[in-house]
Amino acid sequence: MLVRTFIAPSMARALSEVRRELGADAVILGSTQVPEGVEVTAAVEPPEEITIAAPEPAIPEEAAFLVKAVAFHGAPVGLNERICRTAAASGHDDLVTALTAGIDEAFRFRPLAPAREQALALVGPPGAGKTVVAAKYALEAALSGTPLRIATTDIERPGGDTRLKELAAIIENPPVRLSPERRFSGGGNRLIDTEGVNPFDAYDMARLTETIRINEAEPVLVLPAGGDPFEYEDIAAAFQAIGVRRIIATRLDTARRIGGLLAAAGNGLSFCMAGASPVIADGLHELTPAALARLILSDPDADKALNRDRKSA
Ligand SMILES: Nc1nc2c(ncn2[C@@H]2O[C@H](COP(=O)(O)OP(=O)(O)OP(=O)(O)O)[C@@H](O)[C@H]2O)c(=O)[nH]1
Ligand SMILES: [Mg+2]
Repeated sequence: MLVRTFIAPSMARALSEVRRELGADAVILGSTQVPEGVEVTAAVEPPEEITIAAPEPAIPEEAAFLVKAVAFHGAPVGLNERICRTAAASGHDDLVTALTAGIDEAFRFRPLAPAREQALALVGPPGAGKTVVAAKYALEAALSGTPLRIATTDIERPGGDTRLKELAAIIENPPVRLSPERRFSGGGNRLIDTEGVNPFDAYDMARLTETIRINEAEPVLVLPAGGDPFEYEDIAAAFQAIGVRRIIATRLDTARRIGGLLAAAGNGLSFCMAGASPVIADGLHELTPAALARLILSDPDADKALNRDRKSA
C-alpha cells in the first residue's frame, strides 16, 4: 500500500490533491490541522504489476527484405529457405553478396565453353528460345573467329529454320538441315538446333534422344523465365532423364519471376548461359551466382539487370 500525506490551505484543496495524485480509489486515513492549513493522510493500493513480455527478437530489416525478394519469385519453399539460410549465415552485410553466397551453395554453374569437341544440342519445349540461342551462340563464335558448324533438325515445320537462315547471311557456314535420325557428319565445334518437343510425350523424347545419341551430343536445355515452378520441375526431370545436365535461361527480359528456372535447376542441373533479348546481336550472358542474385533482388518493374549491365558495359 502506498501512503502519502498532503498539506493544503483547506480540506477541499487537500482532497483534490489526493485525487489528482493517487486517483479516485485513494482512501483517506486521517486528517489534522497544521499551521499551513490541513494535513491529510491518504493511501492507495498500487495497481497490480503489469509484466510486459519481452519483444520477439526483431528480424533485421535487410534479412526481411531478402526473404521477401526471394519468395517473390515463387520457387519451392524448401529451396527458398536453403538460399536464405546460407545467405544469412554468410555474414556478408551487402545483400547482393550475401544472396550470391546463398545461390552459389544451392545451384551449380557451368558456363558453355566457346569451342568444344563434343557437339552441343539445344533442346527444349516449343518456343523456348532455342533457335535464338543458337543464332546468338553462332554469331559470337563468328565474331571471335571460333570455327563452328550448325545444323537444325527443325526441318519439317514451315519456318522452323528461318532465324538460322537469316543468320546464314552473316556467318560463313550456313546451317545444315538435318533429319533427326541422321548424323551431323564431321567433328569439331558443332551446334545442333533441335525442334521443340513435348517433354511428356514418349515419341518426341525418343526421337530427340536418337538425335543426341547419333551425334554423341551434349543436350543443353533451353527454358524461358516466367514458367510455373511445379511444371518446370517436371520438365527439367524429363530432360534430365535423357541426359541433360545444363540449362540456358531465356527471356529474362520479359519475365518478372524466375522461380520456375530456380525450380528447374534445383535438382542438380547447372546454370550456364542466359538470354535476355530477342535481338541476336545482344548475345548470351554467362549466368553466374552474382548475376542471378542481382536479378532476384532487382526491382521487378525495372529494366532487367542483365541487359542493363551489358548496355552500360
Ligand atoms: N524477349 C525475348 N524474346 C526471346 C528471347 N529468346 C527468344 N525470344 C523470342 O521467343 C520466341 C521463340 O524463340 P525461338 O528461338 O524461335 O524458340 P524455339 O525454342 O527455337 O522455338 P521452336 O523451334 O518453335 O520450338 C521468338 O519470338 C523469339 O524472338 C529472349 O531472351 N527475350
Ligand atoms: Mg527453333
